[in-house]
Amino acid sequence: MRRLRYEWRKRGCKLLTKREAAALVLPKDKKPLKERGEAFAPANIALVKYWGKCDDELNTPRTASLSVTLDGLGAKTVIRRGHSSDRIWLNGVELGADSGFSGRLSSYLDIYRDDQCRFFEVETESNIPIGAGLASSAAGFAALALALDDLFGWELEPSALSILARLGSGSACRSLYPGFVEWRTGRCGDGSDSHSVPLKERMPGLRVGLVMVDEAEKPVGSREAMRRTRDTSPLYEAWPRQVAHDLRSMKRAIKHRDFELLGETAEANALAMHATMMAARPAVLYWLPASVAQMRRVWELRARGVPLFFTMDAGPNLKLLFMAETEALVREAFPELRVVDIFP
Ligand code: 2P0
Repeated sequence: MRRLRYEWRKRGCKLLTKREAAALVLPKDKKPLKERGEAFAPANIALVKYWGKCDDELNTPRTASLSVTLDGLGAKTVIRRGHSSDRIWLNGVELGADSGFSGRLSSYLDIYRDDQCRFFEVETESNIPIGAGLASSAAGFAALALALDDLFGWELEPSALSILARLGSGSACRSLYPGFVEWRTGRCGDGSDSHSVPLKERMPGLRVGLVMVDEAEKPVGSREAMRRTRDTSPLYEAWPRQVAHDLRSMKRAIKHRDFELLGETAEANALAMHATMMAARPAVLYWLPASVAQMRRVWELRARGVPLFFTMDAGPNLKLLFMAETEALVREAFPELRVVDIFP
């Protein structure tokens, strides 16, 4: 790490490109390229959210965030050397070069192009809906960083892989570990210490339930929504303070296995994030009438004594938080629920 800081000082205050930032963690010596690289990475759901960047190029966050990893739900990626252009398949369907997803992937792959490998072929199979606020880009970019590590034979540490994943999509850096994961902001402007770390605590019995309200692509991508919130929302000033407070509560909840505190904090943090983006100009509103109806169902159940909470990301869908003891009750109220056991 000292060497990285030295590199950064040598560069003065120059803003780094993604390629330069990646070079800080990539090995200098090249190994022969393997025939293919392959990896799976899970999705993650933030309990304390990342919303707003310091550096839009490097996806360094304005605040820390804390997530749970969704065991078994995510993306599997196979990557090979390509021939005359990049080719990208998503769930068996080849994407046109003009699709948003392949554009984003190709621009990320620019970081890694060299004489050995000018083009790539990438096949991704995802078992989560794409673009519906279910962290599909997190799993996708984490799987891609791991698959590149396999293809190029880098054998990087998880913290370095977390940095490479972050350069693809901020929240992807949290998908490197199971369980509770914290993404630290870091202090270096080059992002070389902005990566995730696993928390050692566990909360056996913790469940996340996915309530699908709408699977369509979201109208405003989270990248644009974050930028707009940071730059125009008069409420954004309060967001870092709120996150610092919520992170303290969340860590206390995790340490003492206090599920109610975990749920209350996650729900309040998500609502504060959405309130902040609603105040942006123009407003960012991901909620649909059905999202609000589902929130009310959660609140009704809670009023009847069921410890049930929700969180929401950049989309209209809810993620319910509950414990194993109440799973049957929650499934009765939400029959379509897809339930993930966080600590199996
Ligand atoms: C999170 N979200 O902490 C927050 C909460 C959505 C709401 O991170 O621009 O795809 O690639 O860094 O990570 C979604 O945004 O954004 C997200 P980029 P990302 O999970």
